[in-house]
Amino acid sequence: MSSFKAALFSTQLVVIATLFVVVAGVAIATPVAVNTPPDAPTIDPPRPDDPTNDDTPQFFFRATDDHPEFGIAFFCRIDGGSYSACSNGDTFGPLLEESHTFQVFARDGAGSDSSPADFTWFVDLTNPVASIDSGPLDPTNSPDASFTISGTDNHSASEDLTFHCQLDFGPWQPCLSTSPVEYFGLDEGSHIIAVYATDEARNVSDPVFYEWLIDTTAPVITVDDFVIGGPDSYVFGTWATGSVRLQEWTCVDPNNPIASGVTSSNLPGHGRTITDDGVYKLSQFLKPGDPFFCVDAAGNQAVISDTQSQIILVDRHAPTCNVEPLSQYIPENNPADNGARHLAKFKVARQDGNIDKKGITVVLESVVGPGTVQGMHIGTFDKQGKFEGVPGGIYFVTYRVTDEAGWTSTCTGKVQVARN
Ligand SMILES: [Ca+2]
Ligand SMILES: [Ca+2]
Ligand SMILES: [Ca+2]
Ligand SMILES: [Ca+2]
Repeated sequence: MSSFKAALFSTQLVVIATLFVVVAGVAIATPVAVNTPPDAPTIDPPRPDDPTNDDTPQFFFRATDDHPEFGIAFFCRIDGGSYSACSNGDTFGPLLEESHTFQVFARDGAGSDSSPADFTWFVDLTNPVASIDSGPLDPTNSPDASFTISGTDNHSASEDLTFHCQLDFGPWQPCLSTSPVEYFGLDEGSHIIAVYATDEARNVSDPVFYEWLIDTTAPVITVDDFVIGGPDSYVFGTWATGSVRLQEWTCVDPNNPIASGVTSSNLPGHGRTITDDGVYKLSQFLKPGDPFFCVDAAGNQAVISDTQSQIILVDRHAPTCNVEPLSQYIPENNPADNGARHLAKFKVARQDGNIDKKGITVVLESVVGPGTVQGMHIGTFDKQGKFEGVPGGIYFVTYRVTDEAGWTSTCTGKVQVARN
């Protein structure tokens, strides 16, 4: 104790003794020295979290003394530096990112110092780093997704980090589990999750993202090597060799054509020799045990079923026809009908092997005879002709039939016009 403090201390004791005399009414010859140092201060909450990301912490403290009426002063220091006067509720810092120790002691009015109280904590100003270490395949045909996530930090152990997750830009929520993070029953389409980590000092990481595509729709097979002959059939128009080789079909993924990609076909070995015209289903060109030839990037396989409207019409023969006159003997001057019936009627039968004859068109190509026939229109399908006023004789009526593949042929029927 300095000489100055010692003198002050003596004076204070005299005052105390004098007070005692007045109260007791008894003369005391010798002042009694009654003073003890303050107790070590109590550092009250809220103390800094350990660790904290607050680099300017505030401290609250108090101390008790046997003579608080003479005042209690406090002295504080950080990390073993010089003590300086401080007050309850003072703020210290800014502090560097490291471990710190705060110390405070109390001094009573007589100059007696308490032992110091101290508090040690860590100031962590560095954000953790989050990572998504694994996720679903992209694309995938699974509606469920599982992710493993992790994080690192300068101070907090990995297992002490907490994580928040966000699915498809929805609300941020605590990840239901640290790892794996799982979602079930998601809709088809693009998805994205974001994850951030929080360290024990409440520093948060930048979010990390994982995007993937759920594609549960099978691709569709289209055959490029065939000319479309109808809404549900293909006509092979350039038939040359008598064999079909399905090597130019493509696999198109309608729902996600770009994102998921397409594994196109062009696999050899799926050819098949066809000797007969007819309608074939695409599935007939597959052989048992063949590797499937049309699968999208998510693993969905195109399904060729017999109910699918993917059929191939193979037609390498011209249709045939024959004209069957229903009435060919036309009396020119028949009193019975008063000259009114001068019609020749025809039926044009047509065949195209085992190809459906409904696709065959029929047109009148020519009428050849000793005179010009009225009412027969070249280029249209006239089933009947008006032979009024024509010279008698043999007339040849020729029809042309054309199938959907473009093959064509003609047939001719004979009409005899007689005169009485
Ligand atoms: Ca004291
Ligand atoms: Ca940190
Ligand atoms: Ca698909
Ligand atoms: Ca044909």
